[in-house]
Amino acid sequence: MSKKLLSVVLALCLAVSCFALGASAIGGYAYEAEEDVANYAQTWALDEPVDNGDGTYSVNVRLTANYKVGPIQFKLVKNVTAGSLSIKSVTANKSVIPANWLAQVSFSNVSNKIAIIPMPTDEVDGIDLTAGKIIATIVFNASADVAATVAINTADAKTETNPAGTLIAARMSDGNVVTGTAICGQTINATNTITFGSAAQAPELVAIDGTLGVVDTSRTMLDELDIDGDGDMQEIDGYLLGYDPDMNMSLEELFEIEGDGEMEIIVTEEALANGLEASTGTMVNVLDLEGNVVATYVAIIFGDVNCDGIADGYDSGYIDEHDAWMLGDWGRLFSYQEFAGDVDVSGFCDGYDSGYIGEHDAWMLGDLGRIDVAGIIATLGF
Ligand SMILES: [Ca+2]
Ligand SMILES: [Ca+2]
Repeated sequence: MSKKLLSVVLALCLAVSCFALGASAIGGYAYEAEEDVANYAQTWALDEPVDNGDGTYSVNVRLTANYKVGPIQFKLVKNVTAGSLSIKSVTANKSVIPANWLAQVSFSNVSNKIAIIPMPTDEVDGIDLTAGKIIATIVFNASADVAATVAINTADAKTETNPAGTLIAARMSDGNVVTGTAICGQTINATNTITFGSAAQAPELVAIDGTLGVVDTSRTMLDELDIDGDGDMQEIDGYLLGYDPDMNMSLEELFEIEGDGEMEIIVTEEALANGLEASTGTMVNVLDLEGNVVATYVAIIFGDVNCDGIADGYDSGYIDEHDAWMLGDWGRLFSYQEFAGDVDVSGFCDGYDSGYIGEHDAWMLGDLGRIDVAGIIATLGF
């Protein structure tokens, strides 16, 4: 390191540390008298980020003060929820901060602190910010998937009771940054929060292209069922069609979440007992990033009316009892089971369906020998 460079670095370190300690190298240093705080106000604001198209964003920092300003320091509150965001550079606005300030600008990506410290050799004026001006521009490096908010921390002003405070727009007692006293502790007005990247996208359940999956939103009620116990029939956002036990292992082969969230699949006990991951009556919830349920669907497996994931003689038996009003407490199947059992798409679940499911169980139904899931979906008009 050259002697000249070393002396500059030492001078800067000295100036910043002295300022931090309150024994300023640019004159005196004091706190606003409590009764005067309201008379001297400063307002901070950040402009919306401008995408520079090269992986960086520029953000202007605005400051309004009804007094002449000396040393400036502020801390950013960064909340990064996706990707990365870091300060690349900070440039003092030369049209506002005069050249004879010899301003030293420093920043830290650890503390997120930014300081603009005058280092004049002769007497110079504080900055007139009564009309409000852009004092600096921050350039951020951002990843393509960034999602973040940034604000100036106005809750941590440097005052007599908070001498370690990070927010300073010092008032110069005589307007001169060399001969005056830098006074901190003025009233600070609320700042704004700016957003980088897109906000979280509401999650949505969709069928995966190229599969038989169908999200049928024409059926939104499970008649006779009060699953959540609120006294009303269970409302749902639709049925999920297309699962074929001969073809699929799980509902995730047919459906996915678009947006920011995830699927919660609640498999029936009957299906779990068979080691299966889906059955008629399997509930599929869509969760947002906070885990809130934003939509609920129920899976339909054609031919499986007793919700164990298989279409076999048990289902035929259920349908026969249903047809004879002899099934369970109601004498009937629930609406979604009846829909799953109507394999000939006649609009009724009856002895014909029972017979078809029996043939399916014996590999003797139609051309395929099996329930034709694609054919049913086509007949339903999807
Ligand atoms: Ca079954
Ligand atoms: Ca039928």
